[in-house]
Amino acid sequence: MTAIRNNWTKEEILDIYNTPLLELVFRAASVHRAHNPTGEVQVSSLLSIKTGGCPEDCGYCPQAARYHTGVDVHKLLPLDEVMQAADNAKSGGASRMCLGAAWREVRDNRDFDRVLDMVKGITSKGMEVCCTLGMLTEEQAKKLADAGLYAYNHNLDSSAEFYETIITTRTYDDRLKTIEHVRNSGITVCSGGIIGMGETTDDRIGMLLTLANMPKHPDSVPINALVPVEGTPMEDRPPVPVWDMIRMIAVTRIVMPETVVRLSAGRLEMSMEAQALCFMAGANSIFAGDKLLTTPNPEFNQDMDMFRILGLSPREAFKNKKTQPAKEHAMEHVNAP
Ligand code: SAM
Ligand code: DTB
Ligand code: SF4
Repeated sequence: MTAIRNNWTKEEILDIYNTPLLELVFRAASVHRAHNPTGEVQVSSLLSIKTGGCPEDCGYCPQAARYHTGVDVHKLLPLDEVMQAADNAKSGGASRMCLGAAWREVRDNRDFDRVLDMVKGITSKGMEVCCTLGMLTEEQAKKLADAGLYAYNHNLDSSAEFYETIITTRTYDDRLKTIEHVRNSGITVCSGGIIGMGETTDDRIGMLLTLANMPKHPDSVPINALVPVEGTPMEDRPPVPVWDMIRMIAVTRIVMPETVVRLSAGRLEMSMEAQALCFMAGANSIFAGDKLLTTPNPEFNQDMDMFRILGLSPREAFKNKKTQPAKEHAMEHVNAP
């Protein structure tokens, strides 16, 4: 078994990245098998609880108010609608529900209270809940932890250098600070990025270096292929070669052996064979369901067919935690049915 390291150098990661592809996949598969149960894939369901109208200028994002992308803008969903979506996701086999909001940051208001109720309610159904709500203070992270939140997603997206060329309304340091607040509150960290935005190999390595050298590796690392959306500054970006996705996943697996590596956005453009190579290279999570936040994703049944063909099975909830949060405790605080 390879050691878990937090002292990687840029040169080491670059060397791994430049390994001939099949050699790289073999190495990543070996690390994966030594550290994780094989054939097990964590299935997350994604729900946009507040869509569009975001004040930020993230160059890839269809939800930024300043780009005209035609997304169906809506305010925070009611609690019962979110509970219904969680029931549907659970009966489809998802062990994690990820709630996304097009917010720059969380504000201490009624909307946040409603999100806390969503977290309590879904946790009490025996599902892991992940939120991605933008920047958080340490106090807000603690409130989410008290509500039972399992994970918080906050992506670094790319290297610090490339980040400032795609987003000007916040800094890389802001991102790192929120991640630290999440880690300090005891919520597991989910942080990864996007490839295909025009970044260099060095930028990809820079992002992996930052993630792999954190005091503790993120519990999960989503690797997204850019979904180019009309109206965003990245609408004309050429598709990411699948080989780059496979390579990126393999390197992520090798430098963070026990992290859950999520093959995230971009699967609609990938064949089953390409996805199989990603699983071989250590990907052990996907977003399932026919919609990501605003863009399409493969049909649920199509993914279940893929699982059957490849001999994969969905991972049960709370497998990495000793105990599941007490249902009664989580339910005590839910104010709605
Ligand atoms: N507003 C919050 C934030 O930015 O942290 C949460 C929602 S935001 C949509 C979550 C993540 O989705 C982003 O950090 C980015 O990595 C990813 N994302 C957004 N648009 C994307 C696109 N077109 N293709 C791939 N990933 C995308
Ligand atoms: C992540 O890394 N990818 C998901 C999730 N975290 C929130 C989001 C992908 C969004 C793709 C574009 C869209 O559907 O709007
Ligand atoms: Fe807003 Fe998040 Fe999209 Fe950036 S990525 S525009 S912060 S929703």
